[in-house]
Amino acid sequence: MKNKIIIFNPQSANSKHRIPNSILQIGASVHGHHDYILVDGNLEKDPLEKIINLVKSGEYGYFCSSVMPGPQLRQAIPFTKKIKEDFPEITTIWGGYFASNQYQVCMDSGVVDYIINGPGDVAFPTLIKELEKGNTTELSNIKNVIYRDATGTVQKTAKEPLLDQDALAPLPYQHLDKFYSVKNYLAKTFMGGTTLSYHSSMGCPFSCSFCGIVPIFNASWKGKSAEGMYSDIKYFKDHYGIDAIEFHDNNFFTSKKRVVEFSKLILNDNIKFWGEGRIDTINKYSDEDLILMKNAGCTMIFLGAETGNDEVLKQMNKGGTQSGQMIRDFAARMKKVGIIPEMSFVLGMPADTEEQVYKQILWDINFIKEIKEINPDTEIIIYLYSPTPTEGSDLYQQILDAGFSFPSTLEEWISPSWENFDLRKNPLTPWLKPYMIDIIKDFETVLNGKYPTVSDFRIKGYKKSLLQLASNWRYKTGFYKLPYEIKVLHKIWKYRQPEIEGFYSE
Ligand code: B12
Ligand code: SF4
Repeated sequence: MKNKIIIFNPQSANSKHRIPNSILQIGASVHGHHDYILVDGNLEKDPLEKIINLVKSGEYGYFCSSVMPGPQLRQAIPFTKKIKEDFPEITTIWGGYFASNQYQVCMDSGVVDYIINGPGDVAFPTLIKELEKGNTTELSNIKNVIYRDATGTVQKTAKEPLLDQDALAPLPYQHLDKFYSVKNYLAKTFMGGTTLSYHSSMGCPFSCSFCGIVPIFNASWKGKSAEGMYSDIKYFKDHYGIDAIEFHDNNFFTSKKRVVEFSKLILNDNIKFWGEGRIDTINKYSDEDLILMKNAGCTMIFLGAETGNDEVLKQMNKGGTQSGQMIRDFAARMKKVGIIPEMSFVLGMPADTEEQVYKQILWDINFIKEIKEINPDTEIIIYLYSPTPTEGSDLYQQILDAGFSFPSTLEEWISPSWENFDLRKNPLTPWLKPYMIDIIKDFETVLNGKYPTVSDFRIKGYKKSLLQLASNWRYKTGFYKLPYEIKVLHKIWKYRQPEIEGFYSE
């Protein structure tokens, strides 16, 4: 029977690979109902050869790939193209953030047959069921699907409200272990020797105008219960001895009740953890809650500070609830509690004039320095603003008016400049001039010299002192231009940037 399923995770990083939760959750949705194989591009020497051999066996009918923007496109696009060209009878299905947000270019490519738009827990098994019945075009009743109807028109079905996360099928870790040892995914990080990557909630209740998840979740969020999370984590502690967790949720700290309950449960397990949250949300936690979290192992929190300018925060739809003053106060609170705030800033937002764009960049650089003075442990991540198509938002209209447009073919998405766009390193936005990018990058180099990230535990002792010595005068005087001496040291010691590589290190 030609109905087995290949579920593929394209390569996303060069080393220290995380457990591939996206394909694992899709596997869970068909587990026990369909035969499926998980292929992880991060761990295969030649994943295409492996996939082609599977297809040639004649047992497989579906090639399904998770697709995030950025490096995953390098395998997802050519592999899917090759499969479609050589084996046109194989049905190709994409899911994940890139496929959902850029669905038109994917469907226009002619190599992607169906897209799961957002969560696939119900949509994916239901789509497979319909396709198995031979129904390929009357799919309007399945939520979260993008397909071509009988006339060839691309159709996007209604969105499914987020599901009760405790009611989802358990992740098939043992099935994954048949192909790749789960142990190998539990890497060493700055928090511990055996770190689990765990995803405990879907979505986010906010709608920041620059964020790629907004069109997918429309400001909704649902989390697993504290008990549900704890029982999964306990399994990993008992079976694999984990001592740290990276929570991969978009917004782990959304529910204070859940975080407090979870902190109480994990209090005596000696497990450190890291997660992403919002300053305005966590600022509502009491000191007692924060101390409980710290004692329970909360080591660092990734926070979208974005900018200290209240007007720009409003433009990002983050105004009103977050302000520059709140960011300052929060950095001070975290210092008292002993949790490291890891604040990301988005520089290079559009403005009415070139001068305004530049002025705002300089202003934010000084704001970042102020935050470092308040709490020197604050980790700073700098992104260049890369638009995501939240169609209908004022900001989206503003970027279109300024002459920005997305690639119209999949091939273009894998060109080097668009790859850098995905990494938020080169936004290709017409309002950001090269001299502005230079000052942001030079400042970032000087900042990373003066304050090397704690997530890179190779940079310590004399290396750290030398880097700081080389960077001090530039940092103090604001002369950031061409900091080659710092770049050389970074290169020699292979300085890692958490914003690109995630938080695993050697
Ligand atoms: C882990 C992770 C990574 C890992 C790699 C993951 C991997 N697969 O190997 C690393 C650290 C390498 C990474 C890198 C990047 N990431 Co990333 N990453 C995540 C993160 C935190 C978790 C993904 C995850 O496991 N989710 C859990 C699963 C269960 O949820 P899911 O992926 O949404 O899957 C569901 C559906 O999407 C769908 N689905 C997903 N895949 C598939 C496949 C098929 C076949 C089907 C049918 C359905 C389907 O069904 C699933 C179950 O319901 C997400 C944020 C998040 N919370 O999702 C960001 C996220 C996906 N990353 C993002 C980005 C932008 C990046 C980068 C490109 C840029 C950057 N600077 O961060 C870099 C690329 C750099 C690189 N070297 O690749 C963005 C994408 C936003 C957008 N604009 O589209 C996200 C949403 C973070 C954010 N809020 O900005 N990332
Ligand atoms: S709070 Fe974070 S995850 Fe949520 S919409 Fe804003 S940027 Fe995106």
